[in-house]
Amino acid sequence: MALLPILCYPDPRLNTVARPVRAVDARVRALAADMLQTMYDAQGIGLAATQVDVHERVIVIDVSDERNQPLVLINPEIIWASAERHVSDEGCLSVPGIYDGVERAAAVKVTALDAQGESRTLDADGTLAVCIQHEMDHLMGKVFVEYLSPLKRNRIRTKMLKARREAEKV
Ligand code: K2U
Ligand code: ZN
Repeated sequence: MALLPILCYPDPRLNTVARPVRAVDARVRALAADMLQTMYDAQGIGLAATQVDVHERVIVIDVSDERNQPLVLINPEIIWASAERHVSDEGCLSVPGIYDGVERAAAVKVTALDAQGESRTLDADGTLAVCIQHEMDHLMGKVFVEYLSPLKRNRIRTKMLKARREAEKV
C-alpha cells in the first residue's frame, strides 16, 4: 500500500468530474486500499478519489471511533435524500485548517458496489450522511467551500495560495 498526495484547494483538478469505474478489479481494490491508508494517515473520516488526482467514482469512509470500520463505495449513487436538512461544521483534507457550516440532507440512501464488486444499499444519517454527501460532491468536482459566500471563499483561496507559496519556499 502507499500514501497518496492529496490535492489542495484551489487546485483545478479538484473540479474534475469523475467517471464511473468500469470493472471492480485488482487495480481498483489497490486504489481503495491506498486511499484508506492515506485517509487514516491524514486523520480524515472520508476521502474521494478526486482528492488524490484519480478521476474515477471511488470513495472511502470510516466514521467509527475505533477507526476500524472502513467503507469502500464504488460508483455510489444517492437514491433518496430526506427533506429534513441539517447544518454541520465541515472540514476537508483538501482545504486544511478551514471549517464552516454546510447544510445538507439529514439522511440519505446510497447504492454502490463494494470492493468485491457486490451491489450494496446503505441507509445513512448523522456524520455518515454528511460524509457521503461531502465525498459525492468531490466526485462531481465540488469542494465544500463552494457552499460558502464569495467573500469567505476568496479569503480561503488567498490563504491556501499563500500557504502553498510558503511551503514551496522550504
Ligand atoms: O473529503 C474530505 O476531505 C474528508 C472529510 C470528510 C468530511 C468532511 C466534513 C464532514 C464530514 C466528513 C474529512 O476527512 S473529515 C474532517 C477533517 C478535515 C480535515 C482534516 C481532518 C479531518
Ligand atoms: Zn473534502
